[in-house]
Amino acid sequence: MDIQNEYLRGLMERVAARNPAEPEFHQAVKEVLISLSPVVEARPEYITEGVMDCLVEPERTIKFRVPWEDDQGKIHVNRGFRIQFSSAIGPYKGGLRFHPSVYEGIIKFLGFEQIFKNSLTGLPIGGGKGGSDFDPKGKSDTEVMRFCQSFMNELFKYIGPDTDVPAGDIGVGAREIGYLFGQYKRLANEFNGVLTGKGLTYGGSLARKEATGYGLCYFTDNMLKAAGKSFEGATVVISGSGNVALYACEKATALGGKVVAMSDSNGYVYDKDGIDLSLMKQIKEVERKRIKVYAERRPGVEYHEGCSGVWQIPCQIALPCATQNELDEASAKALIQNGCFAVAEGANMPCTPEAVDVIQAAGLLFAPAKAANAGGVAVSALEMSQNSMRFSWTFQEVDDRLKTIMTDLYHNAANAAEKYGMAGNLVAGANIAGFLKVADSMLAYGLV
Ligand code: NDP
Ligand code: 2IT
Repeated sequence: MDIQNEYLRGLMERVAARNPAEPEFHQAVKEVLISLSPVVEARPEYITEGVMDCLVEPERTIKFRVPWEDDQGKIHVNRGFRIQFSSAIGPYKGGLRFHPSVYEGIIKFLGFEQIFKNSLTGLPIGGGKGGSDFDPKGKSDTEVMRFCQSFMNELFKYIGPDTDVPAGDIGVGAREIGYLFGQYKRLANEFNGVLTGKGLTYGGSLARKEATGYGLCYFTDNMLKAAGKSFEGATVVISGSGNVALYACEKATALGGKVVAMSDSNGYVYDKDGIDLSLMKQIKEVERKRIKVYAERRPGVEYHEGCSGVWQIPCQIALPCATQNELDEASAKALIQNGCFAVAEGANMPCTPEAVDVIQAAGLLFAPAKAANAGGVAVSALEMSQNSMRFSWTFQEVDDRLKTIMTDLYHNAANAAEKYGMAGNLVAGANIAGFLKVADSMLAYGLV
């Protein structure tokens, strides 16, 4: 699909030229500009007042050296990033990713998507993202601690509870947030809500760990029900076995689905009886081992090398929860052929544009990441609220708010799609609904 509006087509060309060799960022911007073409035609002031040009340029990019010492005394130097993309509707907010594939283009695409996602939650949070090409895999706790402390030595200058509030993402979970928060507290001499996803003993919110996966299933449940379908009795395939995947598995099962496969970057397991989640959590959350171990410990489970094969397993509902561009056109065709009726993105941009095109053309239900995985950041914003109040809500209170947020979000996206003549297209609906609040705030500020 191409961008219909001529001005936005030109803008896309400038984005590509000004951000060379950043294909993920180009991909994320193009998808949004396709959706926004009818909007700028109805409201040309978004172009003439500079909103569109400003929106694709981060407010601030911070790039820094992160030296650290391993357990053998050897020095390593990684790169750290924080892209503060938009503070139009609140403090910059978004996760930190530690993965060897991280470079500026990955952080830029994630930060850009975060603007719209955060707006869709209905809560006052801007968009940002950060991370490093550090690989926590195979590192000792003390190595991860030294890395996190060094990372925070630089990052702490640029963040704050009303300025920029990072959280976790790939490779950044409870352990990393603990080390990062401890170092921030020491450097800033303040105890505040500067990070989310904190431990429950030091300001974390109940249900934050579960929020992205649960929220994904709440959103999907709304989408399914509107089409007269449900999780009940459906076979579900989930990619990944990290934070998002584990709690998507938990909630999909609670809603009556049967999750038969999960994966990691090495391979996938097929468990025809349904995933034993407590075993999977033990292996992944506690022991930090590879998914292959799950098949070694549970009789009758198949393990296959290579992660993309997971999409060849017949299912009705597919939940990609690992990483960007993990589900391509061939995988989408396999899902369709095997009778899949819904794909909902738990990861950020997991489906390639070609995959999304064939999924939508075949009439499957499709829930885009910005909307479907917004539950994590939504509960992060609830963690910020609780920190400001110096008060904690119960698990039930947070979970109820999450459910309401995801239901409202579904209806906002569905209504926006309908209003702009694209009924049923939640990609367009989410992009438009997320954009309008940010763009109208930018118009109100004048040129800043
Ligand atoms: P985790 O680090 O907890 O888990 C990531 C999972 O994805 C692991 O199973 C990992 O396998 C797999 N994975 C990572 N990179 C690749 C790759 N290049 N190829 C194949 N598999 C890969 O991260 P999260 O669960 O937190 O994040 C998963 C996705 O969800 C990401 O796209 C993230 O941006 C998104 N997301 C996360 C939110 C959160 O609250 N955590 C909120 C919203 C979105 P392995 O262990 O082998 O690396
Ligand atoms: O992609 C995401 O929305 C996240 N990684 C969560 C961000 C957050 O600030 O909780």
